[in-house]
Amino acid sequence: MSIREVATKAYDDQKPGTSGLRKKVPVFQQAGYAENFIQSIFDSLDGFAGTALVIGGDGRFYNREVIQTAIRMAAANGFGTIIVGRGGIFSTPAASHIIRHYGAFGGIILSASHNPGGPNEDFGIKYNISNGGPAPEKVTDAIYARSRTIGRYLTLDTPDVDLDREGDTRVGDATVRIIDPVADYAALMEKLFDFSAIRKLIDGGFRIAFDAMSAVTGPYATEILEGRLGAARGTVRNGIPLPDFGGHHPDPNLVHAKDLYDEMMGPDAPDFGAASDGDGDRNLIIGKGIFITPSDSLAMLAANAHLAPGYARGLAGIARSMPTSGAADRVAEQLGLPLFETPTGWKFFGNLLDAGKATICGEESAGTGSDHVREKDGLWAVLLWLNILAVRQESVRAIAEDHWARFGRNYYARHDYEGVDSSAADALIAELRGRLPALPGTSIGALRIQASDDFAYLDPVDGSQSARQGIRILFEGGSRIVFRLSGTGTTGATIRVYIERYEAVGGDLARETGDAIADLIVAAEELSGIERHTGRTAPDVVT
Ligand code: VG1
Ligand code: CO
Repeated sequence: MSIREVATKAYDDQKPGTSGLRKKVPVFQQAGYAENFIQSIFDSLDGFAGTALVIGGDGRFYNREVIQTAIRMAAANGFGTIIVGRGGIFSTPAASHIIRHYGAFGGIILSASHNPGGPNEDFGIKYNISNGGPAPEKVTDAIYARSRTIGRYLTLDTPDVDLDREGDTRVGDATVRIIDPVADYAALMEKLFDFSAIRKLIDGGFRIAFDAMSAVTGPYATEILEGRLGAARGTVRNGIPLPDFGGHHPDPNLVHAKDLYDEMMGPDAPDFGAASDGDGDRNLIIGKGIFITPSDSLAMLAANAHLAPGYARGLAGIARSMPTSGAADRVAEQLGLPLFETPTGWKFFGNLLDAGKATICGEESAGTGSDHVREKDGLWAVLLWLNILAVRQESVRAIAEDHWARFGRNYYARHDYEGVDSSAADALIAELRGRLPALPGTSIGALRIQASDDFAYLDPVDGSQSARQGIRILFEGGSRIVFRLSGTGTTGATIRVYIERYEAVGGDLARETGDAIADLIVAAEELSGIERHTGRTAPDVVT
């Protein structure tokens, strides 16, 4: 089979963001666009001849086309085995596990995660390294640099592979292996959690509602929750992955999973509600009548993880992204564990997990995970919650209230201003950055600013540095406002404002969040002038 070298012209906009390259589908459909990025990945890697590459995606529009392209290019570039999920499907955490489980060199994950899908919506390509985690910045920087100068890509003239039939086929000199996307992942979950205890809980009448949001988690949740744990049929809603996610935004938050939220707040609510995002790495946790913020969920999972067999030996440490609330810090403090604060994006947890410094990690954006893979994992969080509920035999609300009574409560919300003019957003951040040195010691109303900075991270494992990761305004007493721009959007800019107030044990732990942080919301506007810069008077999404 002769390898075809195709001349191509470089694009200058292929800089990976927080989690890979994300663009509108028509951008990816330009001549050579996906090919250039995939070839830039291969050109940035060394020593992969004859090794295995994992390829899969979240099933969104354009997934199958790019998988066929990636298979031909991987074979032409010299990979020996190409492992693909049946139907082109792998959830992001499952892809991470498959890379690790089969000792692959790396993986290409096709997803734009929580972003909408369809012919005019979003698509994405991400490269994961051999530990199963997202490529670190030095790799993504190299890919971007290569994409700006690339002049050719390698491919083969071979027919499409039948993605729906499990088994091996030859493409050029490579073996393409189509595997069940769920089985290995489900087996891993059975090792970590006490499935028989969870099954007993469910047999006893415990009711679950899981919204897969017509995205990739459907087959995983159906097999595990309904198949292996005996939950009633229909427990998993929207369980068939659709190319356009049924026209919805597959982001498991109170805005986009509103039906589930309303049901959980209703009179005949199930005991436990959960949802996952487009590619299966995020989770939403709602108890009967109570929403658990992702930051709280991280803290509660960390405090109770020892109740699940996979974590019975305790945790080595906890890691959270900087904008995530300090709730996990309180747990680390009381349990005598190290706490790591990283920039936004799962790629920063990889080194800590590999070095055995952290066992559980989390982000305020509904991402939680552990050292079982190198991605956040939506279903894992759901199963850990279920395992804890099965052991403690208490409601989600009781567990949450007990947690706050023990550790205090971090009232927390994130306000997103989406589709903002990029130059206005840049100006807002630049202005805030300029004011940073003068802020400490000044007050806004009754709030006194103790410190302010632009978060910079020094990786304790490899010494790499990442600057400008978000503006932090820290108030006396532990309250905090963080401003940063999203690195996953595809239209204009998204300004994220993260607002947090800590209430210590003995304080009022039962307030409404909006009420508890009202003065900080006013302060955020005063500090940043969102309205002045963008014309916006209210956020588009509050989570
Ligand atoms: C967002 C979240 C971040 C998460 C990232 C990828 O990034 O804030 O915590 O890691 O999405 O999640 P940003 O740069 O838009 O704030 V996923 O589930 O979209 O891969
Ligand atoms: Co995701």
